[in-house]
Amino acid sequence: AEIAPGAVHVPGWLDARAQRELLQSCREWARPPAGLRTVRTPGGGTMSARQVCLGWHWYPYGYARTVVDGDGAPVKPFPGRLGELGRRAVADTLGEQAAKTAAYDIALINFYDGDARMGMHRDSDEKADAPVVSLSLGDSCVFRFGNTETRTRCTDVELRSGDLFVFGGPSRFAYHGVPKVLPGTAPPELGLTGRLNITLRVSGL
Ligand code: MD3
Ligand code: FE
Repeated sequence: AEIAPGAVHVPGWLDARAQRELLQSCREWARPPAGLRTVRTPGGGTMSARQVCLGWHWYPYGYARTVVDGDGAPVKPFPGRLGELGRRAVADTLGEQAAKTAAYDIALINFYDGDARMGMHRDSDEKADAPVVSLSLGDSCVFRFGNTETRTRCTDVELRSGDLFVFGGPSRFAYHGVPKVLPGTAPPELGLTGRLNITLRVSGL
């Protein structure tokens, strides 16, 4: 379903097997060095969702090749198969033409426990305007989507395990956030408490 121009939601895009395999990989990527970490914001706050980066390390507000605000280790490489997954996601939602130009080189993996949230923000640290691909695993959440100009007049969408969301064109720099995780809603056979979100991005760096 197209939620806004360039913003396409595909419920259940990953089957149960693909979800299990992606979760297993996320668990490996979460191990140190350059593993799961708590992000500290310049204002002295901490983000409640914890994060792992592949390809490039995101810190508020830029990208580096090492964990400049953590253990200092080199960031884990961006796996080629995530690049292929990203292009397939774009081809399925925005078409083959849009997929051709999208050379994904960043994955940001956010882990949410039951109390975690993400405030309304825009993602503008990338120097390219390729679509952002988002994949959800585990517990469902309320995803809030605004527009490029304002955090108001938002649409709420429930994101569930296996869902794909692609944000391209006019939606690439729109406001969005996660006001709520819905504990206990993960598919029981996945074996995940909490929620994982994987975003694939093009750095332009
Ligand atoms: C729209 N993550 O990593 S996914 C983020 O569920 C982020 O972890 C949320 O916001 C999460 O920056 C929301 C959906 C999403 C991700 C990135 C976007 C929507 C986006 C970038 C641009 C526009
Ligand atoms: Fe974001």
